[in-house]
Amino acid sequence: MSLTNNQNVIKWVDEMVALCKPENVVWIDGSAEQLDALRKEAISTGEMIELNQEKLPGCLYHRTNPNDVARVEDRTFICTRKKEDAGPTNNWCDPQEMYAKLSKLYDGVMKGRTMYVIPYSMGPIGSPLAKVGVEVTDSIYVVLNMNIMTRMGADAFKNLGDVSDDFVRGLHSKADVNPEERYIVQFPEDNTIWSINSAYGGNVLLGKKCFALRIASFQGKNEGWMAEHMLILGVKKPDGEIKYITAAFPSACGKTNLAMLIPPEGYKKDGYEVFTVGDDIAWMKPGEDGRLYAINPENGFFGVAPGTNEKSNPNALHCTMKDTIFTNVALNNDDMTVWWEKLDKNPPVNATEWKGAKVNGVEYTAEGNTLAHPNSRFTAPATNCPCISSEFNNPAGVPISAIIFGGRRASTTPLVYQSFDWTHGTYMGSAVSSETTAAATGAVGVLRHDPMAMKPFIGYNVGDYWAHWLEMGEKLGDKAPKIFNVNWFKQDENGNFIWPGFGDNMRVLDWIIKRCEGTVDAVETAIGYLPKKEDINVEGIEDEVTPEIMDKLLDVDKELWTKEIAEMRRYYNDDIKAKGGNVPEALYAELDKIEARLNK
Ligand code: GTP
Ligand code: SPV
Ligand code: MN
Repeated sequence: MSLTNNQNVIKWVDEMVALCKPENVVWIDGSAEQLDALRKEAISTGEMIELNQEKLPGCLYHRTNPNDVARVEDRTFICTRKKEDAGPTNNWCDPQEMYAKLSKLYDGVMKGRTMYVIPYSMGPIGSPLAKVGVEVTDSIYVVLNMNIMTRMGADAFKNLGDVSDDFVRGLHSKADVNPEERYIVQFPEDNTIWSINSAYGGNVLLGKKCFALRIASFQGKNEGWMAEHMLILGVKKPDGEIKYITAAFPSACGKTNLAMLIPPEGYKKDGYEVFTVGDDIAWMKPGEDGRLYAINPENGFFGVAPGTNEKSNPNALHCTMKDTIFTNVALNNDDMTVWWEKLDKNPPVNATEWKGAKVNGVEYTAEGNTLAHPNSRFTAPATNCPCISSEFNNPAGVPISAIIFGGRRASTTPLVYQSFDWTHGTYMGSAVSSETTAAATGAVGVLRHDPMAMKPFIGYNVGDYWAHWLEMGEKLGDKAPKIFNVNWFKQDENGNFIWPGFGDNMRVLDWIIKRCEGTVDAVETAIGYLPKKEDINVEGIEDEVTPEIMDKLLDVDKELWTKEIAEMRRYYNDDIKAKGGNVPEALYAELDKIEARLNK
């Protein structure tokens, strides 16, 4: 029985049923009984493995096919009627052609299977910034993950009402997880997503990257708001005021970690505290007071497991202690708990590695293998987070004071610098480059352009996306957030990170907040405002961050930056403009200005 009288929903689900021909159709109301039955079913078929319910209550374990462990950018498409509307950063195909091609793959794909119809809200139900989606899928893993990552169930339909057509239609089938026929396809003009032959994270939890970034960025351009690959955090200062900051880093470059930061002792003593609003996606819109407000459209964290430990991110670790789904980490068969690289120094001896082989973890890892896949993940409810913001469910969102861009750069980019203004900040965002990570298939560690950390997620022409950023800046005027760039990943000659990172990133947030308040000076350089060396507080880390290291962290090397600017001009010209992206004149002008300042 359907959970809604909305004929647009019913008609679309009927069409999907006619196409996929499932044995049964189950509407997900989100009730505890229904979810419990699904968990039991998944455990009985082996799709999910129950973990130690004393140590990890409510936690489940899942392994995906080894060919299906990350986003697949080469198989991800934006299908707009006109090719130029998808632009040079996306794969494109004509929508009719793509619908026809994929319809053949979906035809009868759910024979003998159950189709689950998942209503969900991205954003707090009732928020003017929230949007409704419906995902149909043949995967219980997807249902259980969507339950954590979104506000899932009958209430989402209440919010949609009986007549609205404003919902995103998501069709997912794991099919037979064939990588040759894997497609992740967005049809932004139809509010539609079709995903097939994957059962992994960002490819199949359609509310996340497919909707909340690719489709939503397109909606945001048309409706006057922004969908960004950004964490949202609040910093409570000693005077009690909370300043909200968003930060865009590419996948697996530190958003979850920064969002859950625990300040160093000295800061804690002074009364600083950090609260998490979101760790991956921000939807932002000007509020009635003219400032930019952000909500986190998600309801949980799909976080990178490796590297998460009691020291690097105790808050994230705490999130995973109950009601969490672990994907592609290692199993400790002695007590049915989980393990991943850098969790601690004791890999389980009686282990199952992420592909499913029983191994002696100590011997296995000695050969350079990993027990957990580098992109193994936990799916944890936001309510588990010890530092979740009291504003997490605020339908109005939180007012943003600063926007930060960043990436993995071994050299060139200093620890932190500030843009001269919004337009220069937009240039800085367009110039984000970062070394690739295991979050997407393909080579790891290759420097690539990743504008605004949105390269894989902009659902339309990147040139129009930059123009939208500039328009938003005009609309916000002097109430616009200040824009900064950070780099936690600068290396020495031996490839070691020279900044301690993690909790110590508070020291950089401190400078950023003081810049927003106008209480600290800066050095004006060719690339932007840099901190005076003495203004980054190194109390307690003087041994690690010596004055010489600080010099390196804040260095603006003329030669490297001359190269950087030349590369940006090549990128704008050859990769964007020559391939159908309209680089706004204002961004070229910023490039000219930086070049002139460098040559002065
Ligand atoms: P997605 O979920 O893929 O969008 O990733 P993310 O941006 O949330 O990245 P996350 O916080 O999960 O960090 C990814 C990896 O970067 C982990 O292995 C972290 O340990 C590492 N990392 C995070 N912050 C820092 C830092 O400040 N310094 C260093 N050196 N590594 C960091
Ligand atoms: C990312 O890759 O940026 C993620 C994980 O946050 S996924 O949901 O797979 O996209
Ligand atoms: Mn992400």
